[in-house]
Amino acid sequence: MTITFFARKIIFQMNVRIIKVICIFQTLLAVFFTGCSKKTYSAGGESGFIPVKSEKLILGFSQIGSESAWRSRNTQSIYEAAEENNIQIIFDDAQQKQENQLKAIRSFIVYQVDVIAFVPIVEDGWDNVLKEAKEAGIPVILVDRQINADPSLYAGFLGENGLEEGRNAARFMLEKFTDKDSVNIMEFSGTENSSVVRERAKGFREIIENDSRFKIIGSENGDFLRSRGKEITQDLIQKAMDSGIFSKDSLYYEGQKIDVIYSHNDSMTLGLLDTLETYGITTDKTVIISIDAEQKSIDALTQGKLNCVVECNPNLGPVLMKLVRLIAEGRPIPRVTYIEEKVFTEKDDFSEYKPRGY
Ligand code: GYE
Repeated sequence: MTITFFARKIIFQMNVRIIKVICIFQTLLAVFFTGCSKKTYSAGGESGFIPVKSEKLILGFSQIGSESAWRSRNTQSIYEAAEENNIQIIFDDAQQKQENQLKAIRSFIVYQVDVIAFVPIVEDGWDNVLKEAKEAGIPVILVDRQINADPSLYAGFLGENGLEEGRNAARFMLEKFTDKDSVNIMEFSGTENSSVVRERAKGFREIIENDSRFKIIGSENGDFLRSRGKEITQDLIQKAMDSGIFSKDSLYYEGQKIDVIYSHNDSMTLGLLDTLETYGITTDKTVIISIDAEQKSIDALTQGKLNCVVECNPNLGPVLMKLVRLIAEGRPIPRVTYIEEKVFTEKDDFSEYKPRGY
C-alpha cells in the first residue's frame, strides 16, 4: 500500500472530523436559533430533541400561538394531517410574537427543512427572512393569514377569505334590519395589522357603505382574546353606569345605544357574553354577529344569545399537506387556495348541526 493511500486515508479522516465538527456546530446553531419559543417534534419524528434528517419530507411550521379554540384546532389539524401523510413536522409556537416566528423560520433554514409553512401574525416585516429561505432554496407556504411582501418570495397562500367573511356578516345584518331607520354598530376587532382583521373589517364596510342607515359608532381592538372581549364589554357597561344610562337590556357606546355587535372572532364574543351574564344584561335588543364558529359559539347561537356566526374553517391540515407534497416535488401550487366556509344563523334548523370539533 503506497504512501499516497495512507495520505488519502489521513485526509479523509481529517475530512470526517471536519464534517463532524460542522455537524455539531450546525446542531448548536439550530438549538441557539430556536431556544426562545416552545416547540415539539412529533408526527413521525422518531428521534429526540433534534430529529435526524430522514427520507421523510420535513415541514417546518411556525404557528403564532394558541390564543383561541380556533387556533388550537388549526394546530391540531396540521399535526393530524402530517401524521396521516407521513410528513415529519418541526413545529414552533411563537407565543404571539413575530420575533419568535422570524427565529423559528431561520432555524428551519439552518436545519434545511424541505418546506416552510407559517401563519404570519401580522402583514409586514417578512421580506428579509423570506429572501433567506429563497436563497437556501426552501419553498414557503403562507397559512391562514396573508402578508405584504414581494410575491416571488413565497409559493402560495392557503386559508380563509376574510373579505367574504366580513361581507357575509354584513349581509346577515342587512337582512335583519330591513325596516329600521338607523343602526348603530360596535366592532370588536382582532390582532392589529393582521390580514384577517383588515379583510374582515373591509368586507363588512364594503357591504354597508351604500346604506347610510348603518353606522359603525365604535371599534375596539380585542386581539382575538376572550379576556379582552370581557374587558371591552366591562368598559362599555362602566361608562353607561357612570353616565346614568345603564340598562339591563341594552349596551351603549359613548351614550349611543348599540344595535349590533360585530365581533371578529368567537373568543372575544364569548368574553362579551361572560360579562353580560355577570351584569344580568340580556341580548334581546342587541344583534350579535361573530366569526369562527367554535362549538361554544354555536351553542350560544342555538340558545338565542347570538344571531349569526360566520364560519372560519381551521381545518387547513389536509390541504396544506397536499400543497407541501406538490411543492416538494417541484410542482406549482395555486397562488391562493381558499378553504370552504359557511354561515350559521338564528333561522337555521339547529337539529341539523353537527359537532364543530373545536
Ligand atoms: O378568526 C381567530 C384566531 O387567523 C383566522 O385568528 C384566524 C383568526 C381566527 O385568533 O380565532
